[in-house]
Amino acid sequence: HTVEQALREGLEQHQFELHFQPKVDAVSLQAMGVEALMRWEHPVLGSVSPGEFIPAAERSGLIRELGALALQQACFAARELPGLSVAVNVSPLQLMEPGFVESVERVLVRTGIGPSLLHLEVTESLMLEDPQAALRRLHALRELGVQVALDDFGTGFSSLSYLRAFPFHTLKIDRSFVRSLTEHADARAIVNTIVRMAGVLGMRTVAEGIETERELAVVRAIRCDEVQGYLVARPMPLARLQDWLAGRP
Ligand code: G
Ligand code: G
Ligand code: MN
Ligand code: NA
Repeated sequence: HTVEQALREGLEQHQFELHFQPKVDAVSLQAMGVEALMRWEHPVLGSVSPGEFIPAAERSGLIRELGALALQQACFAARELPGLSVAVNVSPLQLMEPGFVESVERVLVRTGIGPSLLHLEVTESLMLEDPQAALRRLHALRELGVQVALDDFGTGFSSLSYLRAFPFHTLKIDRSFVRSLTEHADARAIVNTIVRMAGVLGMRTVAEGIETERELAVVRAIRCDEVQGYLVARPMPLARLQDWLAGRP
C-alpha cells in the first residue's frame, strides 16, 4: 500500500516532528502546558495533515510506532519546558495495545520527567468498543500518575455516563462549541453547564480553538480554567515555543 509505504519511509527518515501549542490560564494568560501535535513534512508532498496520516497510520498499524515516537519526543520536550505539562494525543488503538501502559512507564523512567507533567488526551471513541477494558487502561495510567484529558468533549456520544465512570483530570471543550459561543445563547448555556458539571466532578476545563478576543471574553465569563487556540499561539516547533515563552512577561 502506497500510503503505508510512505509512512514507513517517513518514520525511517525522521520526517515526523512534534509541534507544540500552548495552553494558558484563562484569566492570567500564564502558560500552563502545551499540547503536542504531530507534523509530517514529506520531501515531495510537503506537509501532510494529521487528519490524513493519523487515520492511515491507524489502518496500517503504524500508529504504534508513530505513537511511541510522539510519547518519546513529548517527554524529551518536557525536560526542556520546566513547570509545563505536555499533552500527547493517544489513539484508541494505541491505548488499547497490549503493553501500552508499560511503554508509558518506560518513557517516564528514561526521561525522568514527573508523571503528573505528562497528560494523555483521549477521545470518547475510546469507549465505543469495550468500555470496561478502556476504563481499566485509564485507571492503570492514573496509577502511574499521568493525567488523562477527555478531548473534543461534546462531539461524541453518551458522554455523561463516562464522566461518572472515569474521573478524567481535564475536559477539553471542542472548538465547535467555542465557535458558536459568541452567537448563540443555547451554546453558551451548554458550555456553562459543562463547566459547572466539571467543577462538581473535580475536573479542569480547557476551551479549545479560541480565535478571537470575544470568544476569550465569553469563556472567561463562563469560568473555563484554561484556553488554547490561535488567538494565543499556533502550534510551533520546540525552539520557537521556547522563544515564545521567553518573550512573555
Ligand atoms: O494538528 P491538527 O494539528 O491538524 O491535528 C489534527 C488531529 O490530529 C487532531 O484531532 C489531533 O488530536 C490529531 N493528532 C495530532 N497529533 C497526533 C498524535 O501524535 N497522535 C494522535 N493519535 N493524534 C494526533
Ligand atoms: O482534536 P484535537 O483537539 O487534538 O485537535 C487539535 C487541532 O486543533 C489541531 O489540528 C490544531 O492545529 C487545531 N487548532 C488549535 N487551535 C486552533 C484554533 O484556534 N482554530 C482552529 N481552527 N484550529 C485550531
Ligand atoms: Mn487534542
Ligand atoms: Na479537540
